[in-house]
Amino acid sequence: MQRTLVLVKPDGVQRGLVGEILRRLEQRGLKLVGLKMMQISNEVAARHYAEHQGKPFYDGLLAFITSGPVVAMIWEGREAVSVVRSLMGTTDPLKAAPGTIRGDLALDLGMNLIHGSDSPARAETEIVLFFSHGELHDYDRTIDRWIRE
Ligand code: DAT
Ligand code: MG
Repeated sequence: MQRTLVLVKPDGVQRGLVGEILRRLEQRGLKLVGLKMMQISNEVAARHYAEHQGKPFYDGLLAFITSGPVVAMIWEGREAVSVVRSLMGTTDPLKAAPGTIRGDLALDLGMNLIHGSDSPARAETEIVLFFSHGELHDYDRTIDRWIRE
């Protein structure tokens, strides 16, 4: 079963949208296997956004993601990575489709509420960066037989 990292970014925490975002992922049928509130350090932020180093928005991005607490979650399910990406909407909320988290709840590229891993390989790296083994939960959900054939 695939797993993916989701962050409710500092803007989502400040705007009181943690529950709304969690609800959307949970109601889709994805399974929550890790959850915590944390302040991202500069070191973790730099590793997490290493692919953007050198871009004009990099310094602002690091300042933003470390500016306040985030809620980090690990979600599990079939094709969890792409399912979460589609629920999020495109990076720029102005272009994100209505019905998506960014398309419904955000307006600004820098304040786009949510991070989700963009590939299964990246998900594995990001999960290890944010969660220790003991923080991930293996459990059965009885409702899964009504979600998966
Ligand atoms: P995503 O968060 O959809 O995976 P990304 O990995 O390309 O998008 O970029 C990471 C974050 O950086 C993104 O959520 C918002 C910010 N960002 C991306 N492109 C930007 C740009 N051109 N100007 C300002 N911020 C940008
Ligand atoms: Mg990305």
